[in-house]
Amino acid sequence: MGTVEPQIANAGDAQAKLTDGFQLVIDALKLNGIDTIYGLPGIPITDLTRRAQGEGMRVLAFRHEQSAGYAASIAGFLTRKPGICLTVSAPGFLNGLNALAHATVNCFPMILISGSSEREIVDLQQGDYEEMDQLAIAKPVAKAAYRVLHAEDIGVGIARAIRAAVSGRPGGVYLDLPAKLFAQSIDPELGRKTLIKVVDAAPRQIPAPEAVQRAAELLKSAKKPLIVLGKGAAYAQCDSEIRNLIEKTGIPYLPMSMAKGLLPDSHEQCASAARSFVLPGADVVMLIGARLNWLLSHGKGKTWGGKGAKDWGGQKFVQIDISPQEADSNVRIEAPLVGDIGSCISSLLKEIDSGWLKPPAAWTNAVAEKKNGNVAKMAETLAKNPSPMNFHSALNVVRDIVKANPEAMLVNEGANALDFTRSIVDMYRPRKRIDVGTWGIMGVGMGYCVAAAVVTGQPVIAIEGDSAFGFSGMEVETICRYGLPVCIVVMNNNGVYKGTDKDPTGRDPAPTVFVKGARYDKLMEAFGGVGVNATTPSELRKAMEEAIRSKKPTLVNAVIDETAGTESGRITSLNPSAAKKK
Ligand SMILES: Cc1ncc(C[n+]2csc(CCOP(=O)(O)OP(=O)(O)O)c2C)c(N)n1
Ligand SMILES: [Mg+2]
Repeated sequence: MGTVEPQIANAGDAQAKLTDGFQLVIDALKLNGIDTIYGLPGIPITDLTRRAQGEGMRVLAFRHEQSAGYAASIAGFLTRKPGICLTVSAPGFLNGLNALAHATVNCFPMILISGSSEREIVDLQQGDYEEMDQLAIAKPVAKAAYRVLHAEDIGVGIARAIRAAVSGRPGGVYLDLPAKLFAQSIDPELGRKTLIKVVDAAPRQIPAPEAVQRAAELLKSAKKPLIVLGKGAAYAQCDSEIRNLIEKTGIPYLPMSMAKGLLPDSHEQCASAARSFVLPGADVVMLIGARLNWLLSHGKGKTWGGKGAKDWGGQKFVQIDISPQEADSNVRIEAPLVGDIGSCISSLLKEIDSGWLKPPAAWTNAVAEKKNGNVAKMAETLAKNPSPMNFHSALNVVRDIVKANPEAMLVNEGANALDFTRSIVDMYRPRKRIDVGTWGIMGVGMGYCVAAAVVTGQPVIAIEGDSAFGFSGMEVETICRYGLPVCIVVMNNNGVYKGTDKDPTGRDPAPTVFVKGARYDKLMEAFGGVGVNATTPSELRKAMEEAIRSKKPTLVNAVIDETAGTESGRITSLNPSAAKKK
């Protein structure tokens, strides 16, 4: 007996010296400056969440993986570091997959890390706990997808995932970590040597001099130039270069939704209020980090002054984009400028430094005239105080609050609640407006609120349609649990678009209609936050001011006239049945 005990003690010592898969994942993330995980625990990643927290990482646990995923995706957009979403296998993975696809489509760097079941059983389809071939399912919606089977490959797996997420055009990356990997033990010194600190994860990409020259010449030839800023321009974080270019050239510019605030919307060259004048009117358009997708009517058709729905309007395009494949995706691009936006704009600034003439006054005056007319019309509408409150009178309040708190983050989703907020609420700083993005997706709201608060430390204002809010509403508990300074305003018009539809048979509520007079504010009170029911602009103003001052999680149920919205907001034309009705 006496000889056995020391042996056990020695075995224990050796065991204590080993490291494992859990630890290597944490070490690899930390080594690369990743300090936050958005996730939801369960088999096999519960201990990963505990140990990551124990090692000083911020681990934010959500009520649904979709919200954790959206949080990770927008954290990636705001920080240029991959946002990490951590989920369990099959169902948790699938719940996170929507956000992975969203990240890829929106070009946000994100890594979805999911635990998975035993490979041997999954591959023979023998019915394991939460069996699913997750890697195969993730591939079509991810920019890249990897699986790590051995502890000594964790360093490479995480390095590859980081590079794929942030380099070139950013996107969503999937990393599959089977349960068995976490428990694998290896010598800590060996383990440490396998880790990789990624050097220059998103290298600058310098544009070719002849491409810069070509773009500058086309711009110089323009009589009616226009610049369109996309969310790629906001992501690039070269705000002063963009401002220099716009102010030096004197070209009117149009910010896409998440590019609002790159320059203040109150800037004299901002042409947002004259969108339907500048798009068909321009002769040369420079796209900066903006794609000619549906949000810009594919660069053709009536929006651009084309005769028919698919006809070219005659504009010539300069397109600054990091992806060489983007040009010509919809219409001819005369001057593609491929590179990172910062490098492209610096090069362009040098090229146009000498001999640049401001655009003809006939054009800039016409734009200003159109814009001032529309702004005056909007001011009249905003000054009204109808009862019940409508989108305009409520958003007039939000507009003032955002103006008084320009550092606050603005989260926005819905249909009318989205479109009216985008056009009424001016933004004053870069990357403050985060919304439904390329897909016009509902459900990003509360995940975005959590990430925005955590990443920026600033107050967050969320303007939510009542339908939109419902997709992630349970995360108000998450917001209360972490005590985040989030003020949610639910624009409650009793339904999707409007609250007035009827079931023609009289049996059920119409598919677009919710419980009338619902009190979303009570949901916030259930978790210790502040709930306010606001039926007038002054009640709304008071509640929002108090929320910003107190930094307490707050939900204002803003009662909006249920007849005030329009079908699908601004995009009714995309709605087949609505189009037929006309
Ligand atoms: C994931 C997802 N499901 C469904 C839709 C279709 N959709 C577009 S807007 C919207 C909700 C609009 O209602 P609400 O948020 O209340 O905004 P309102 O127009 O009433 O202000 C829905 C369901 C979507 N965009 N995304
Ligand atoms: Mg609604």
